[in-house]
Amino acid sequence: AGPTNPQPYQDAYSGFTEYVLSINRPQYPSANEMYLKEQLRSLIDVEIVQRIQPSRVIPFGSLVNGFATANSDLDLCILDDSPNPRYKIKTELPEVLAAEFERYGFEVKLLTKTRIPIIKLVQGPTAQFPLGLAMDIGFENRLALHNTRLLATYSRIDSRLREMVLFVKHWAKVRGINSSYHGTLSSYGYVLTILHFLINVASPSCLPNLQHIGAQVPVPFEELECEGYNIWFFKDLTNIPPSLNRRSIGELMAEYFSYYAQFDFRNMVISIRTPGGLLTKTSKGWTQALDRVGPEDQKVRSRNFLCIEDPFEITHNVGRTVGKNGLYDIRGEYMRASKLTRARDPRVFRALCEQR
Ligand code: 3AT
Ligand code: MG
Repeated sequence: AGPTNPQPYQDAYSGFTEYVLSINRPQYPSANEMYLKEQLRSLIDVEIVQRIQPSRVIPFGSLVNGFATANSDLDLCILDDSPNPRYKIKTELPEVLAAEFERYGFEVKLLTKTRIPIIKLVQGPTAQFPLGLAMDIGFENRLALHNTRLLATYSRIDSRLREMVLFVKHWAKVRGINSSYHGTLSSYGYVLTILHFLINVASPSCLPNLQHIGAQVPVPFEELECEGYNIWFFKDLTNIPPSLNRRSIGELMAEYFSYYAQFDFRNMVISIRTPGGLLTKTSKGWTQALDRVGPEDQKVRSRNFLCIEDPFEITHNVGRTVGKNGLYDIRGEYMRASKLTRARDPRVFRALCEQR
């Protein structure tokens, strides 16, 4: 008789795949954590915001796009549609709400020099959230709702994307290269690097370019524009065939690291909307540090060392916070990761996520 128990799919990277999943598994948020975060969202929405000024309070970011990890922050966006608001949404309301959140015992920081006003709330450790909880509340950040939806759609097409995102987020955090406040890259930026890899570099590709497939025929009532930017993308998942790329998560991760270890950050811009996925910095005019005046007259500085074009807000460099040292560190970490994963030896690649 032939073999009755065929081995599960194995490749030279099965040990590395195991390692990636073993890092990811403890980070999946529990149902309980999701429930508690929803409770908190509801408290902020119903008890606080609605009492001050009727508005829509919409979650976005990792909690909605499927890339949440245990203890990831809660991103909320406040939208005001009323014709005669009591407080101006981008100036007065953030101040009034910040004061109100303080009364509720949150630690509050109001950022007004950012592109959009943001309230950062921090709750110290509690029985429910032993590591504390961070929340970002943005005002009129409509484009973020759309890019969240784009990411959520990609994550529904291929489950390998989520595993890669969770791993890269963890790796970038422990290696100290995941903080836009300290001159490196936000989680969102890393997600875009992975999307570019899966759409344009992996061969055959793991994901289609959702901003380019289909006849671009909008379904009725579909929004096509937001704040002057084209936000159309293909949403009919039933018409997307499964990818022909059957590589394991481990092999894709190893290819991802080696691609970015050699990436030409000096000249190129990652652009997931563009066929091919790359543009030159010259073609975008992103060759030097640029200051522009933001919507509330604040100065927004783009340093343009590391360039990732936002999929919708194409004038925005998602990597604009990355400084010279930040890029040096990021590139160094990609090179280190690429070297460690090429060893294919568990004793070697376990060093990948050692705290720096
Ligand atoms: P975490 O789990 O919080 O690490 P996340 O996916 O929630 O990951 P962020 O908190 O960095 O990612 O960002 C939440 C959303 O905010 C994602 C995107 O809609 C928006 N966003 C974040 N950073 C940028 C940026 N540099 N440019 C444009 N939008 C951004
Ligand atoms: Mg977040």
